[in-house]
Amino acid sequence: MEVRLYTIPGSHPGVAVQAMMKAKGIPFKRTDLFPVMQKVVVRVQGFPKQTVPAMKIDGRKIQGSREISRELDRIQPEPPLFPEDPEKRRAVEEAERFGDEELQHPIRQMIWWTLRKDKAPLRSFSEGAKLGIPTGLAVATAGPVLVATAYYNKATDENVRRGLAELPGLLDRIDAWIETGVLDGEQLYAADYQIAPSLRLAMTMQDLRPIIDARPAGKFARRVIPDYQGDAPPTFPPAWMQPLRGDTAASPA
Ligand SMILES: N[C@@H](CCC(=O)N[C@@H](CS)C(=O)NCC(=O)O)C(=O)O
Repeated sequence: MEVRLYTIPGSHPGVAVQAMMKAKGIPFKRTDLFPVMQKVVVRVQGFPKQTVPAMKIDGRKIQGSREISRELDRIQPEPPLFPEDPEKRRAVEEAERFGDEELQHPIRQMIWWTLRKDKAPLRSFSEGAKLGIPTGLAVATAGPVLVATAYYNKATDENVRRGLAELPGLLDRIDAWIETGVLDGEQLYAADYQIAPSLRLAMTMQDLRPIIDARPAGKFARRVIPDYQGDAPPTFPPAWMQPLRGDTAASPA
């Protein structure tokens, strides 16, 4: 069986599917793509959408982290990514959906907003990537790519500030799933692999790392994804951080 993953270095859903394949012992090859360029490359490769992760399994195309988790279970059932018990499966599927639809994107907007402000940390996200050009050159010429990526992800001040204000609520939901055993159980499932990489990406931002590390979500994320490349110094204005520090009465900057 030949498996090839198309991803962007540091992509959180890309890290999710790599962790799932590692858990199942599925060998795969990886094509690392530049942000923006990935839109073109995956379409040229014949995928229906322009997002990564995208995967070819013996030439068959599967795109999207949730589609991929189901396909991986089909081709290699052990260890399973979903519980057998229907009720437990529903709970894992709901947490996985939350990770994909509600958690991934605000974190994506935060990191692109951060890198758009200062591209220097981009190098730490790209170490070891096979982009076809030296990492230093990729980082030095990344300015327009970062502008475009922040633009198409709508990583605006308004959206990022809102995302930061809403993050405590998202973390509460994750902590509650950990408490009830939907996440962070003895056996890791698709929802664990979906949610932990988003937390780990958030934890590359020094502004957010101590806040997440102080919660069950942080311990869980480090268990599921022990290593996640990237380190971004504090960038968010203090007023944007106030909701995360429990000060909801903050006045707008
Ligand atoms: N939520 C989907 C989509 C992932 C996604 O949006 N990936 C980003 C990179 S992390 C992307 O390819 N964006 C390009 C675009 O939206 O056109 C998944 O988990 O597969």
